[in-house]
Formats: sequence, C-alpha cells, structure tokens
Amino acid sequence: MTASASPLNEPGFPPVTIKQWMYSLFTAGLLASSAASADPAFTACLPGLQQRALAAGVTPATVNAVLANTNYVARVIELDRRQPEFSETFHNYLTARVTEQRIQQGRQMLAQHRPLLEKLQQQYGVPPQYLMAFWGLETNYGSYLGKMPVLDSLATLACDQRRSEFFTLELIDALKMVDASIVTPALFVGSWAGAVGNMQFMPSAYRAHAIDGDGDGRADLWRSIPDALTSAANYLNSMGWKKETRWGREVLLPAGFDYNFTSLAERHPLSFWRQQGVVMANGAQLPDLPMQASILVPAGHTGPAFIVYDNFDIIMRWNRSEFYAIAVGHLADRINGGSGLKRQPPNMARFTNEQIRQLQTALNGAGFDSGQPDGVLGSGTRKAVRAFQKSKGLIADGFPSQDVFVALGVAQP
Ligand SMILES: [Ca+2]
Repeated sequence: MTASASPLNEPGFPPVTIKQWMYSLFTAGLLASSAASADPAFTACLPGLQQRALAAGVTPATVNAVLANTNYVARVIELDRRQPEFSETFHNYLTARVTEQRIQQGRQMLAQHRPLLEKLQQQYGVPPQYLMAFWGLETNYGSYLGKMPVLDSLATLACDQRRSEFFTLELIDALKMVDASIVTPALFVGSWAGAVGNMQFMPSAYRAHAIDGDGDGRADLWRSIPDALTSAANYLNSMGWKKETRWGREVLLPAGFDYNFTSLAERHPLSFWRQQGVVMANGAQLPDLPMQASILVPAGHTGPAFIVYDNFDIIMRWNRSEFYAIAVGHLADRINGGSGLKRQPPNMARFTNEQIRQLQTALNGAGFDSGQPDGVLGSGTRKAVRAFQKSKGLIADGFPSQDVFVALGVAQP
C-alpha cells in the first residue's frame, strides 16, 4: 500500500506509481540485493534521528540498539531517483496486472478463504472480491512481499533531503513496531520504500489499522493471511468504504459526448450522466440512485470509459493512481465472475519523456500553459491538451493522440 505514502506517487495522468516501478524491479530481481555502505552524511544524520525518535516516545533501548545500528542503503536512493523512461499506457498497465492467471487465482483464493471473507464483509462492509483484488495487485496473493531491510531503507530515506519528514515519521512508526515486539529488525523486510506484508502497509498504516484476525494476539501482516485480510478490510472501512455501492463500472458514451466532463474533478449525480446519454456497457440505463459519480477515459476517447463512485476515491487513497484504482475495480469484477471490458483499450505506443517534454514546450508556445516542461504527462499537461484540442475542434479528451502531436508540429510517437 502506498496510501500513507502518497507523496511517492505523482498525482498525474497516466500515473507512474511506485508500484509500477516495484513490479518491474521485482521482475528484474534488483531488490534482492541491498548492500549497505558507509555514508558520511548518513552517519552525521543519525544522532538527529535518534533525538526525534526519543522525543516521539521510542524506547531508549530500541533507539540505541536498533536505530543506532541502521545502515545507509545506496540502492534505495537510486530507486527513489529512478525516473521511468516512458509514460505507461493504460493498455500496458491493465493487461500486465489484470491477467487471466491473476483472475483465476483470485477466484481460487476467494473460494479458499470464503468464510473469513464473508465475516469481514459483514463486519467491515468490504465485499470479498475487493480484498482479493488488492491482495492480487499488491503482492500477487502474497507471492512476493519484498526483501529490503525496512529499518535501513526508512533511515536512509529519512536522512535524504527529498522527503525527509515523511520518512522520518514512517521510521518512528517502524521503531515503535519493534518496541511493541511486532517484528524483529531482522524480519522487518518489505519494499524499498518501507511497505510491508501481504497488503504492503506502510508502518504508519500498520500502527493505525493492523488488526489480529486469527486470534493469536498479534497482527502479523507477513505470515498470517487472516491478519492481512482483516487489516485491509479495517483500513478500507476506516477510510469510509461504502458497503452498498460498487467502485464504478464500464460505461458507453454517446456520440457527441462532451469530453470536458471526463475528469475526477467533474462530480455529478447519476441523473446528470443519464441526461448526457451515458449508459452501462451492456446498453442498459444507469441505476436510478442518488449517487455522485465521475467519468474517466484512461486511454482517451477511443478506449473504454468508466463511471466511478465514492469507493473509487477510497481506492485512490490507498494508492493515488487512477490506473491502479481502475485495475482494482476491474480485477474485483472479474474475480466476481464479471466479463472483460466491452471496449478494449487501444494498444498504442508509449510516449517517451522527451516526446512529452516537446509536447509541453509546444503547448506553452501555442499559449496553452502546461507548466514547466518535465516530461511527465500530469494533470496540468492534460488540461492544456484539452484546451488545445477544443481550440482546434478536436475531441477534447485531454489525451495527446497523434492528431494533437501533428497539430502542434511535434514529432509523433
Ligand atoms: Ca494474528
């Protein structure tokens, strides 16, 4: 989970999240090694961290025996600085994560843990398929939990300027977990950014929401599936999960639909979307319920459209990425027996950062402010693309398709 680690994720579009990096890094086997090395700045930083930890109530024993012996991990900083070369496409993102294998395994896991999951649904209001979807996306149902030494990683990041305060607070929570005998330093392993266990909880989320599900008196999110699932249900519930409603669903948009409406910032009642001609993927009318919703087109107007409800926002508080939240919802639907998307996302070329930078420069030059060109296709760039499209009589979906590149005179992807 990166809910409490939201600074790790740029709230852009398409989002490039730490999870995306993690998947590729795990695949490449890069996270297995974490050679520690001496670093003068780190050594100089440790006394200040020790004072912070003591002031926050970590015991002197843990501060002296554990924190004082943490190591600088250069690899963590490398991973933190790593910029993806491409903007991920929705097609690539979704097909890599919602695979047939993951759907089938999710169904098996749901059947295997059904009594527990039904109990959790009663108690916390989160249906079984959602818990399976989070579990499948976070760690492939517990098959990789991360092997990095969390205390070393967090201390390294806390001593690094970029997000020092955020990781200092996570480190303090991690030390309190050691204090509480929840985990020993040697067994305290996870992602390079400090997320642990089957559901990849950050230490702050662990301390706030982890629950003992199997009754042994400890919340072991690494080895106990009941503990991990119960904790995830509790966390979603505490963020305000609405038990009566879905995450959202695929919809069909009518010809002539105003794509200026396709944004999380555009929240309207279902009755409004019905008036706009939005229907379910099977052509049926949207339900007549007093709910607010937004419409998203993560691959532009030629791809699938989704209507998303309040629970979508809850998923995005877990991991601040629209792609991630759609993947959770869609995987949950598939695990629950639902069919594939009616409209497949187009398998188009990924944009390189350089292409996006050129696009941003051209937009700025044409009077459509996309901010300082940074090569990242974020919400500001999307807004500028939308305004540009509108000015040219193009479909204003904010998605830089080839006609946008052509109209701006930028080399095409
Ligand atoms: Ca337990």
